[in-house]
Amino acid sequence: MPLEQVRIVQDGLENSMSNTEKRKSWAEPFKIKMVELLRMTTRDERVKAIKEAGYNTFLLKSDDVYIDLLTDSGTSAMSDRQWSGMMMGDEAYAGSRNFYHLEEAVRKYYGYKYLVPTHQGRGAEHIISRIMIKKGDFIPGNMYFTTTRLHQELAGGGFVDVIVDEAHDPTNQHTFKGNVDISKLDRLLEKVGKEKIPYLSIATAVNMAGGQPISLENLKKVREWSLKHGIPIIHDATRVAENAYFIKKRESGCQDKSVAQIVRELCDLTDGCTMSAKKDAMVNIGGFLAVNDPDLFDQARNMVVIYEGLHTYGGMAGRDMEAVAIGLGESVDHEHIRARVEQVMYLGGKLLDAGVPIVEPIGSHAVFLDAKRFLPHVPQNEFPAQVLAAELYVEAGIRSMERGVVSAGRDPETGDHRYPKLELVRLTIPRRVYTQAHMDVTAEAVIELYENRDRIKGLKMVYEPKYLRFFQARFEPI
Ligand code: P70
Repeated sequence: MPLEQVRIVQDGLENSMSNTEKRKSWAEPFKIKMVELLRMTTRDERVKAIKEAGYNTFLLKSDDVYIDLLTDSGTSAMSDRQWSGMMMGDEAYAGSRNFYHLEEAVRKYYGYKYLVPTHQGRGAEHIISRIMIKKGDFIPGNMYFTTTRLHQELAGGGFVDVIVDEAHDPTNQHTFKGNVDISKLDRLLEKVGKEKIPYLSIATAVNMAGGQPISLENLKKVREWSLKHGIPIIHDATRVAENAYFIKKRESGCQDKSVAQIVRELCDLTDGCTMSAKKDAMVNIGGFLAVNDPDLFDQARNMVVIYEGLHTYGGMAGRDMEAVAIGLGESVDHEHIRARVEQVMYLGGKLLDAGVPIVEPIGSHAVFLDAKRFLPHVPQNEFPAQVLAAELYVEAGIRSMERGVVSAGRDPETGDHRYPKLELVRLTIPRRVYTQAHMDVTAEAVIELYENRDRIKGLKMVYEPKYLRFFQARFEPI
């Protein structure tokens, strides 16, 4: 029996342990078989470490980190089933059995017909951008993502934000801040014409908006628009299961659907996807491009051999593909996704109760501190989110990530900083890795920092790389 069938993907809150017993408390739907020991550091050690890292949390050594909330990408804990799948890796250069298993899983859970494996998400973004975008094209999307937009720009295109205005306001309580504003699509079409719009770039659980979902209702409208104008939709499916959980919880008429069903519905409204399997699918490395159009598939399959690897492995080992195939099934399991998203809610709820300014509603994969309100005395050109992330590390050994002016980069036309409305610090929760107690410690540390926020001062950038500067830029206190 295939491994993912061992655990029946069941759904519905009424079936879960806590609800049948009518208890208020609930626990993670797994037990721990192996642990990774954490290193404790002193404040002096952390002051030295962050200085050496140029006040950039990407440049810290992970050995110097206590609770690592830099990202949920490649940092989740694989299940015993995924690990046993790793032992079933078929490392043949061509035609690995794990490729066929992955293809079957993508068809089953997402419904896309053709699979092109890649080493991770940006590998897929590179390929789809190179194939579909011509110089001078415009690619509308529900907020940019750093790597996605860069690949669109490198292919000669320009990203156009068509997300609802509410998404740019961290205090707005809109329950589907990932939604597209169709009138923005109309305006773009009118301005540039459909020949210049190769596809719509639609993400589920929009990362840069704070992990905010798009509703099924909105995606259906986007689909109508797309069919009417003959412009396809490429879906960034990186966190589609998390988006589906929000739909089940919030969208009317969806309560009785399973997360697995909603994931399929979302994917069925689009023409293909790029996927970083390092998130929802909980693997340490891997990704893919999947499409329904045979011609597009042909071109992608040809391009993957140049940049990634043969079309039946695309930069992954056979064992990696097996872990992705199993992880896709686990990602749509109701108990799993509920525990995952509700753990994020738990941390966010604690911060809200203490009056710490965060993006609301709380997103699916992370709690985003609103650095503009946290540090109103630090102007945006002194990198408030960057300094807040550095200070949280010094305070408590907790590593987070800047998602503000540094991440937004420079405008390729003018060369100026892009000043995004959202200046955020992301506390990203890896899946199945930390307990509620780690969340308690994190909340307490952030609250303490908030109480002492007045003493925090801005930074100046002293080194700036050309591409994706946030990864390697260096700073000094002003
Ligand atoms: C993160 C990671 C990756 C990602 C994503 C969405 C919605 C594509 C990708 C790319 C890692 C990251 C990447 C750039 C800047 C900071 C962090 N997001 N689409 O931490 O996938 O990393 O596999 O190439 O979130 O959010 P990949």
